[in-house]
Amino acid sequence: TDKRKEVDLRRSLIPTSQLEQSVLFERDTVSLTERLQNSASGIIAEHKRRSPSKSVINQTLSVSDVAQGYESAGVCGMSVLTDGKYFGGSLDDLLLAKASCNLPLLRKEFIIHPYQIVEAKAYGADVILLIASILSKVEIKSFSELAKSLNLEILLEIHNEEELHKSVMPSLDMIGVNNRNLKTFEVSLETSKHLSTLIPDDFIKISESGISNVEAIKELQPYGYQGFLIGENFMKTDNAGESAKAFIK
Ligand code: IGP
Repeated sequence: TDKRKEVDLRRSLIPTSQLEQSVLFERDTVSLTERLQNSASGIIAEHKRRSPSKSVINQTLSVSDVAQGYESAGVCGMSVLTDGKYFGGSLDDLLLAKASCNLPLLRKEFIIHPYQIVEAKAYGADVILLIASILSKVEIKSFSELAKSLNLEILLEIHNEEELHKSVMPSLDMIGVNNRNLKTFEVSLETSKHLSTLIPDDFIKISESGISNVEAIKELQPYGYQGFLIGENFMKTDNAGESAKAFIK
């Protein structure tokens, strides 16, 4: 795949040993799970320029303005898309977010190789995303254990029951239910409601995608959700931070 080729080229350009010597690689990470546990709103706000379902969302807001806006709004964490092909993001976006705020940062990426986890740490991430639909059980285990050893937290993303059953293991911190069906791009909060009862209590539950108002959060909280990953709704405005503020008590 393209992603595999991209990762191979990155590895040839900057070897793992070099990433491990970088300034940000040796640092104390910030815990997203702790913030979510101590927050009434639980917002994880995303920087997202475009998406396969929506094409352009926002090409003008700078990452640093968005990061500062989200931080002053009082969100729990920030998600930064680093995939270029589908989302127009980059690792530089992650680095710029790190330079601009003190929020826990999630590297939003299609992680298929351990190198990307070392990269996440070196470019400022505190949390990585692992997507159950593109990984085997063995990969989820080894990737999450590597992340743990680097003091990164792990958000595991699922869409259905099979993916949940394949993935449940102690090395995960958070389980995110994606309300967007990646084949049809249709969004339904029912996905979060349905899967909530099946997720063991040891994991923080996150509801992802298609959350467009505070009522949706109120609706999901009784199902045990403590985190809400929101991108488009904030990014489609001309002040993402102000838009996020309206979601926070
Ligand atoms: C945010 P939304 O509908 O608020 O913009 O969604 C986030 O959940 C979405 O960007 C996302 C995503 C992903 C993107 C969830 N899982 C995996 C890329 C890869």
